[in-house]
Amino acid sequence: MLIKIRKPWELKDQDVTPEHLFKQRRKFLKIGAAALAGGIGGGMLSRHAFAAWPAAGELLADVRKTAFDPGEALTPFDQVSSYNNFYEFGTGKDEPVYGAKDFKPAPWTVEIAGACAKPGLYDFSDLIDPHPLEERIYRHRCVEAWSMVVPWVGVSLADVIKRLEPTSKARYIAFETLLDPDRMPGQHRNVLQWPYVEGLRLDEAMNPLALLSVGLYGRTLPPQNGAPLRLVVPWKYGFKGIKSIVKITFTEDQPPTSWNRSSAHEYGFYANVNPEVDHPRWSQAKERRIGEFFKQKTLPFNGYGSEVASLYADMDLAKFF
Ligand SMILES: Nc1nc2c(c(=O)[nH]1)N[C@H]1C(S)=C(S)[C@@H](COP(=O)(O)O)O[C@H]1N2
Ligand SMILES: [Mo]
Repeated sequence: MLIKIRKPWELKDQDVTPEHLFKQRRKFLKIGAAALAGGIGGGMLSRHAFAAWPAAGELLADVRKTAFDPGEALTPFDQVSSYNNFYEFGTGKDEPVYGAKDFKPAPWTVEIAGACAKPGLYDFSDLIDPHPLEERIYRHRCVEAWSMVVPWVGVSLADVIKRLEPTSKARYIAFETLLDPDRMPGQHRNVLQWPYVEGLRLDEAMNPLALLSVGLYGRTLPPQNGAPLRLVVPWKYGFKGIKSIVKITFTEDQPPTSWNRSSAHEYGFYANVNPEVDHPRWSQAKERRIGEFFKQKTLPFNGYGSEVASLYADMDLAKFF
């Protein structure tokens, strides 16, 4: 049993698990053996799939409020769900909302692989089970110098990682988006190498701020925002927040990441929000909050320095950008 040290942003009642609530949220259905034949590795957490996970954009039950909240005006739902980067559905910000309209994120499995004790093929809802769904309001800063404030719903990535029991060899965690050009037509174009991939150092992934998100504004994720499961790392540029995840691998070596592969001098592995390190083609000192007219100053680590700066204590952040 791990002893939980309460962080200042956590609510007092956060350790109280309303077990009956999230049990009742999940109604299970047995997956036919055939559906997963050959796919089941060593340690599926359960052989049940969540039958009643609401469709994309529908209300989620039993979402717990948390004290993760910068206290800034929320970016309206309409903006969060219609101004998107999701190259699998087109490179324009206005394209994913239309391009992903008919994308069905169900059924959805996530393969767990690499240096851990519990590899296997998991229904995505098993992967986040039994952790309570939390609402966390985070600043969301794109590398292109726009930003939003988003009320995400999700589970702590650290909690999920602990249950998968990474071995001592695991130093990084790698994520992959679905590869399916029939369902993600943007993958017919070579604007990026597909599938989209991302990664974190394991200690970054274990930071309490890292979130595996399944929703926003109290509802399941709209497809254009990365349904049914995406990463949110609020102290990093938005491109680290890989969408529609189908595979998670624990690795010994630093994994490749899509934007770094595409243009290494512009996009580093770390991608920490840093107003002092400019992008080669533009300044990162300021950002435009979507919906606002005047630009505002960008904060180091997007304002989360007190929680994460220690992860990079001995590093030259101009070199490891
Ligand atoms: N698979 C995938 N994930 C992705 C992207 C993408 O093109 N494909 N774009 C990234 C970028 S650049 C940003 S800023 C965020 C945008 O997330 P949002 O549309 O929910 O605001 O998603 C990130 N995750
Ligand atoms: Mo971005």
